[in-house]
Amino acid sequence: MQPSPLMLAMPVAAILLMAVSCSRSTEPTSTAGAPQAANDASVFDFEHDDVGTAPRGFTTALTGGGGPVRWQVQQAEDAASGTGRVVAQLSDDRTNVRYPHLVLEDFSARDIDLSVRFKTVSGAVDASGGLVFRYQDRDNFYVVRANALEGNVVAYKTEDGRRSNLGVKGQGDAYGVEVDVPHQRWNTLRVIATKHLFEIFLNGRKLFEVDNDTFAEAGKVGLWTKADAVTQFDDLTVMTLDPNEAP
Ligand SMILES: [Ca+2]
Repeated sequence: MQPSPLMLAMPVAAILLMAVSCSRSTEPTSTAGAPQAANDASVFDFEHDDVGTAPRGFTTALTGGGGPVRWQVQQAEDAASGTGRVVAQLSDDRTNVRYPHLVLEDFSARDIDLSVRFKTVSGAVDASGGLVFRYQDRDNFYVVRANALEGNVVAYKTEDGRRSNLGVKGQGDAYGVEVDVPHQRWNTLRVIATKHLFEIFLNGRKLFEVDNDTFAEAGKVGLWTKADAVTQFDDLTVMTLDPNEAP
């Protein structure tokens, strides 16, 4: 009896699975300044960036007032992954209308699947971590953020420098979703933006959707904090969902 193509394929599949398992247990293979490629995603783990400086390939910026932002790579004792380097926003300026952000250069997309691990370290006015997308400039972008003090995840637009709540699809101008955001613990925030629809997740659970068309063009992506929030971030994962140009 001839073996079926399926039977022949199974050992190959098993070998491939073993190879994948082994490769995951090895040290990170990314080279300095280059993101790891995983499927079509780019993962920024900051393992090869210099401690005490802003990570290569990113630009720091500020919406609102207060002193300068301080985004720096740190050696963390309990980093989410890798050998322990993370990027943190370290300024604890308590100015309330103050939104430091860190923007990925040389990237532009309209539709994205964007996620990051974050840990709120300290902050009396605010203790949050956020993801920026369709970023046009420091005064015009979308942001989704999780706040450990308030215990909620909220989506906003910043338009002409003014931040406003985007509400929740099906619930009008609801102020995001109330959810436990464990302080001083690693959490994962994710947003999938497709045209005017945004899906928002915390720690693997979908929380809500947003329907908004203010910024319909491609833009940059990045990280975000507010006021005196000192927050660490790791494993920023960026995947464009933009369709290829039609021939
Ligand atoms: Ca890392």
